[in-house]
Amino acid sequence: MEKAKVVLIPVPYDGTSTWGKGSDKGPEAFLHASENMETYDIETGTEVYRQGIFLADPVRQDSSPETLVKAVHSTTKEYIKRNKFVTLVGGEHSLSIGSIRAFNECFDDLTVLHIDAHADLRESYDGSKFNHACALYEASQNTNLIQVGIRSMDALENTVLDEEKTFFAHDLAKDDYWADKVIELMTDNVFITFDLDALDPSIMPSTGTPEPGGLFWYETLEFLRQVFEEKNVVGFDLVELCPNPSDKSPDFLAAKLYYKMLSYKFKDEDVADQYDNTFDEGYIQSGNSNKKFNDEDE
Ligand SMILES: [Mn+2]
Repeated sequence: MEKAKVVLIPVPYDGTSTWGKGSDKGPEAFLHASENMETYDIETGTEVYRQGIFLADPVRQDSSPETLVKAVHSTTKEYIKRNKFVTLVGGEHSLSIGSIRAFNECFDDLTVLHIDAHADLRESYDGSKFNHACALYEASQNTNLIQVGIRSMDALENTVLDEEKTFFAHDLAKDDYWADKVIELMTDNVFITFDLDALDPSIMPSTGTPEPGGLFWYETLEFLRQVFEEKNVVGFDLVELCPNPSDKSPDFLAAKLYYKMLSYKFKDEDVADQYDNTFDEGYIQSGNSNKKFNDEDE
């Protein structure tokens, strides 16, 4: 814990999913797959595990989605304040309400890069504001939210969705320059919330709500690498792995994707260097958190 630059928080939670159940088993399948992965990253020529990855105790809170969100929020914030690069693996997407809230309280002018098949912009669903279908509503109100890969939503979500900052899957398919356009809209501090169902079900069938027409492996990596190179990625979560016992390749994809993201983050950082996660303690204390993101500030 003292030496590790990265903290991985497993959140085995599946309290509000509506269709395919089982994302509470996601973190375990992810960790199991990661044990079988080779740790040298060919693309960056690095072994990012040497930076130290601390596996935190899982956040387990099943009493209500709201309690889960609060527990994720406080755990995430605790590790940010300890100067770690904080990552979370789920579990269903409602956990991101807590992780995003924590990052938004610790980093100024936060961009939330939301990669997902679903807009998740409902203010409440099934009687709760903490449903997975509402995962990004709060972020839409108080961060610079950019959505990528979207191909499933309710008509009502159009009232919340910002068209300028939404990159639908059918648009990505026709535009060679989408990655540059997404990055142009970002502030410097970026938190990534990655719902695995953003990927095409042909490579990632193990999600609760698979949707056709998703992202593929290399275009996803190329995009992520560019984000990590051009922006200060402050943390990320990887959610909605819903493992299938008879097909482990998606679990392996999730583990590899996680490791690729860390490899991009730390590729130019010496193992011996002190890590500075750039969180702003004064920002927390001044009570500036949760303000509406203001474009005029730029
Ligand atoms: Mn989704």
